[in-house]
Amino acid sequence: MLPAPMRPTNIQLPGLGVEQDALFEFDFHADPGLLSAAPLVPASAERWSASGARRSVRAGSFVGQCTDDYLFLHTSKAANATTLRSTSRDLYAELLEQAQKLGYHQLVRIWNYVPDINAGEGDAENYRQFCWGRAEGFDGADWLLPAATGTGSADGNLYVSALVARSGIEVRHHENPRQISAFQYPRVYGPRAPSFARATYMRSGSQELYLLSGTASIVNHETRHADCLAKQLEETARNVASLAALYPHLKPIAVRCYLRHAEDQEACLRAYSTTFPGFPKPALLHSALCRSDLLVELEAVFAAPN
Ligand code: 3EB
Repeated sequence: MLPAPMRPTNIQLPGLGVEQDALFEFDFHADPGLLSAAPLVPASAERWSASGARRSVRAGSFVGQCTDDYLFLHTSKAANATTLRSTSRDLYAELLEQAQKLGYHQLVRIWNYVPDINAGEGDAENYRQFCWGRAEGFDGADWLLPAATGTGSADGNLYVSALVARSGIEVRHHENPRQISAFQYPRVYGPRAPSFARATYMRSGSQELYLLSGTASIVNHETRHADCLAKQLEETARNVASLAALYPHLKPIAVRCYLRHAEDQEACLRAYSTTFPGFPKPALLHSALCRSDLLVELEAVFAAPN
């Protein structure tokens, strides 16, 4: 007998309307266009919903949906070692220009999936080229950096998905006291530092949502426990706890766990159950990570318990 299909996890974006409609959905098993990472265990989809009527939008290289409060844009583009910097720069410049033009001025969450993310030596590494181009895309524009994820893509494409809010939504970005801000990482990590905040909080009336960036075993700016999955997960849990402490009344409702080595999945789930008590079962995704010494990275959504 087939297992019963899992109900998607509903992530409700703060907004004043009552009617909720799906704005976008990450279906880990059927949606390779949004998420270039292979699911390791059956995981329920994330259904991000917002109040108000939803319209489709096409904006330059991006497609997506919007409501009065939110704009979700998505694109993917083939890129390699020689084109990644300029492709990232152009896509980011375009994203910001299009969002601006459509009247959405607050970035709240970005997902980046970078092809062959650890290929290339030193500053030529694909992730560093991506960070360089992304930073150039932000240059001269007046945006606050939001929570983000930056991990490997499973094919030759760079995937960028962005959620942007209208100015009526209250948006606050946060840094982690245990970590140096990614946008201030020292030069050893590349010519331009990664452009993201550690977490983004959103509120409208009494509705709140708190989005944690991809979080890994990094303290200050250094990777800890380079070769130990369990210890990396524990360090990650301390980083998550330190961000969660800013909004102690909010609880985790959705978790994605990006795992470098598929063969670590059982060990990872076992370690997770003790390291993240009270957290929901994670969507476990097989994906390379932005530093070659990282084995695991985790992102989480927190909301008020209902
Ligand atoms: C880190 O803390 C781990 O480049 O967009 C996490 C989240 C990481 C987002 C990004 C990278 C990004 O540096 C890597």
